[in-house]
Amino acid sequence: MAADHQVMMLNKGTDGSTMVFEPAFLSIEVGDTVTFVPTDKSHNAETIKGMTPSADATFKGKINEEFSYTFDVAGVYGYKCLPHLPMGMVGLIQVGGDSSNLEALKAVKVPPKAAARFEELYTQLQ
Ligand SMILES: [Cu+2]
Repeated sequence: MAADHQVMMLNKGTDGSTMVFEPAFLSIEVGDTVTFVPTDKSHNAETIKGMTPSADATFKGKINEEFSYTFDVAGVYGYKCLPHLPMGMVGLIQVGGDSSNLEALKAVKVPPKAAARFEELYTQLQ
């Protein structure tokens, strides 16, 4: 049974940090869907180039729109809110317990606040 997970796009997270996806880390199964919910305005969710298991496995939601994506390829996905990437608005999704493309993610340059959040998110990989 494929599951449907929800990620909220928030100006302020429950821990008080600003411009966040919540939860920022998800571990899901192949075939599961994630729905990004525009709880607050001015956010989107889109994969970061080089931070997906394959060049085809990408997604891009529109600003202020609820957006769903079904993950058919195992591996780790790094994604961002385009307007708030410099403020560290990023998230990480692990699919099928696979982290074989992690080194590729770590090689991608992102702004310092985003890099710091990714470092924290990488510690949650299973
Ligand atoms: Cu945002």
